[in-house]
Amino acid sequence: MKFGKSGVLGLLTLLLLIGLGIFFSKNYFRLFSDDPMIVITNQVGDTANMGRASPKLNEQGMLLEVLGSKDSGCPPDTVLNEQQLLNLPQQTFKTSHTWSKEPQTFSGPLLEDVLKYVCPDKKFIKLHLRALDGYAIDLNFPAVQKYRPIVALTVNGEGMKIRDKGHLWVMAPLDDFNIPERSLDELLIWQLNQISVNLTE
Ligand SMILES: Nc1nc2c(c(=O)[nH]1)N[C@H]1C(S)=C(S)[C@@H](COP(=O)(O)O)O[C@H]1N2
Ligand SMILES: [Mo]
Repeated sequence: MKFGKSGVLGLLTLLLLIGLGIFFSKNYFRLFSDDPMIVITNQVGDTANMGRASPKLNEQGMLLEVLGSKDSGCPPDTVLNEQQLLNLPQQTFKTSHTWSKEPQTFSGPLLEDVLKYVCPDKKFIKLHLRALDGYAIDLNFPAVQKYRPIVALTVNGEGMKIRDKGHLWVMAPLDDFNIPERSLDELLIWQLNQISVNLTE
């Protein structure tokens, strides 16, 4: 069989394209396939499995409830106000993200620091984050350490109303990571109001 120069070139191009395809699809799915660090457990509108709304959160300035399971190293029920969140070391970063054309600057404490503050005796591994609209995810602690999400209190220096995805919006310095666009979006909960902390199973 004769195999001309252009045949060889065509074959090489085909191999290159297949290789690239495999490389990109692998990269895309790696985040969630090996070890699902982030799992959506409740879509907006699902009423099953809704966390109980804490009456304490209605009090002035009370923004975030942290529920500790038995032996998690966290008290059963802690309610944090804005000042307590502002008293923790503040992180500020500018990043592009899905919900804005221009990069924006986010400020707030690291989620990890919030957990350390509430649970000095840290033994937790599994987190369950929940928002006012019912959206919820399970999050493994390694994802928190890897992507360094903050509990943002301000965007471009301004506090957020509930209608602007406030009062608390989980945001990560996305531009620091070489990851596919939107691949961490499910971590970026807005209207965050409750964190449940569980000991590893
Ligand atoms: N409070 C809240 N945060 C949320 C969500 C939500 O429905 N409610 N959806 C999450 C998911 S799964 C993704 S992909 C993006 C979706 O944002 P979009 O609905 O604006 O596309 O936000 C994340 N944060
Ligand atoms: Mo999503």
